Amino acid sequence: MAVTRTFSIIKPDATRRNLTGAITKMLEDAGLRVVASKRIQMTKEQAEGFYAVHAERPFFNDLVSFMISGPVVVQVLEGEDAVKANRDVMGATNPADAAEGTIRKTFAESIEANSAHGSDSDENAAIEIAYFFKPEEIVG
Ligand code: YYY
Ligand code: MG
Repeated sequence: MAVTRTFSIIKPDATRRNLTGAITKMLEDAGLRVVASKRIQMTKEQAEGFYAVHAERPFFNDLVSFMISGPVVVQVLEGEDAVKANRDVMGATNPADAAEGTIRKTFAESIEANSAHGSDSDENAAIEIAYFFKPEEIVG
């Protein structure tokens, strides 16, 4: 294993409930380090581009509307096998299926309003990081 990076979003349902710190603490406690972070209001075009892989799925329009319904916090996380470490602490997509102690089990409101995003591969992590951050915004 090696130290790698992944991309995380603290979603609008979580920022609305002032959970940025609580979720970041869970990420840090899972061995991840925040090496870049910013709070943004995503545009519709940004959200559509970010989730383009899901464009044909029935939930796509609702997902985009949800992701622009309030501010999000986008982060770059660094640690041992960061993609897996992040997805393990995030938990299953549907909070009903998420393990105890995970971010989604603890905080998610529904499968849509599920509090956190995490990249699913090193390749997608690199693409997603570059979608939101300039290299000089990341300080390891
Ligand atoms: O990677 P992850 O976020 O766990 O799930 P994806 O299958 O990539 O779906 C992205 C996003 O879409 C999910 O976090 C919530 C939403 N979504 C939904 O609203 N309804 C579904 N049936 C599946 C996914
Ligand atoms: Mg995904």
